[in-house]
Amino acid sequence: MTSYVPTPADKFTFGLWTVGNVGRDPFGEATRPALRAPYLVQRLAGLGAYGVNLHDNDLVPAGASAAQRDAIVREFRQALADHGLVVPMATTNLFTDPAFKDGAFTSADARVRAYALHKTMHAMDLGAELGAGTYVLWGGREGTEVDAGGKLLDALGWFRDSLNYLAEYSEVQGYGYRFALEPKPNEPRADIFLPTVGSALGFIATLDRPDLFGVNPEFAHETMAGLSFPHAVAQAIDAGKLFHIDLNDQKMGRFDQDLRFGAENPKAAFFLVKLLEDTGYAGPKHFDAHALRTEDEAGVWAFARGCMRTYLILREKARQFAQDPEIQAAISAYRVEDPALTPLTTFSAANAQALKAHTFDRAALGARGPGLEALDQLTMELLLGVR
Ligand code: GCO
Ligand code: MN
Ligand code: MN
Repeated sequence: MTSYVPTPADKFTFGLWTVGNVGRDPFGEATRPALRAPYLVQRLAGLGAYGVNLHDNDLVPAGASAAQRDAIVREFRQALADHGLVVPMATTNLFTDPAFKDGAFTSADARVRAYALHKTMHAMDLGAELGAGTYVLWGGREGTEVDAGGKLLDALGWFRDSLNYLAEYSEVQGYGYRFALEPKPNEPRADIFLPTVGSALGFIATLDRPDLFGVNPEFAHETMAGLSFPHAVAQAIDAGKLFHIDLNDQKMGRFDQDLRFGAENPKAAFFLVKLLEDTGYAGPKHFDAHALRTEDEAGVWAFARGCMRTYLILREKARQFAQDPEIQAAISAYRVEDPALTPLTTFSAANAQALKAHTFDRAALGARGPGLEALDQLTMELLLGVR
């Protein structure tokens, strides 16, 4: 019997802002006290996590002096070393400061755009100092409530120029970051630019160094848009662009809920885990979620343990799925190859002629039952624990 206890080899990570979330929401104050970063490191290591990620200001408060910054970073690095945790990913807070209220890289104010670059370069320096190899860019404020300002096309251009600039900076500094764009459809802006994984993938192709950019898809964000997270992640994998991943859960069509991984859509979570495992995704599995506002500190650690435990349970279910003879037979029956026809679907002039000349039994193609009801029921029974 598997124990479902994570180890660093499982590469589970949390943000300082996730287990450090104090339960504040637009309607109410914090419901639990803030926990210090070195303590979060110690507790996450105790639970078997691999690493911890951060925004610049999760660690170093805005306005800290250079001496204060260095002391904070020194203490944090000591905690990482003491507890064997790494910082695989770093990012910038470009959303809290009112300066960014109408966008950071896409602000209509050139001074704000320059400040966003300035802040991000400092945060990249911090991430590099902590050993981060992935740099996430979540454009929370990059969007609009009203389009009367007429900046839609300009904003995309400013965004592109900023990403090109930051990629140059990373290369010149020798940081070697891989940048991961994190799409989200809305919240905090009414409409955020590059709202889905597909939008981000399309935009990356327009950058000067597309090889340095990939995506950081988030379960909740695609779900908010009514889209399938496994489908979005599959497209990122197909494009060679799955640089990082944010796992959590979410009811469709709601505000951003950041629920514990697997809490709401366990079936989609299963197909996601299966996809990551089947394709050998080797990056960190980052839980960008937080304990419910109802919870105290014990609830925070129950939340963190639950995220990892659910992933491991679903990984075990994926193994069972691959070894289940009835399920595998149903999949084999579902997928049909035809030794005469399949070769004709590789293009050559002769194959095209032969394919055009072929007569299909349309009625038989339409009449075939693929067995998906039975296959899906087998999957459900496996997930519900009766297989
Ligand atoms: C959100 C986002 C953020 C980002 C984080 C890292 O909905 O608030 O998911 O949590 O992931 O800012 O860039
Ligand atoms: Mn999110
Ligand atoms: Mn996220």
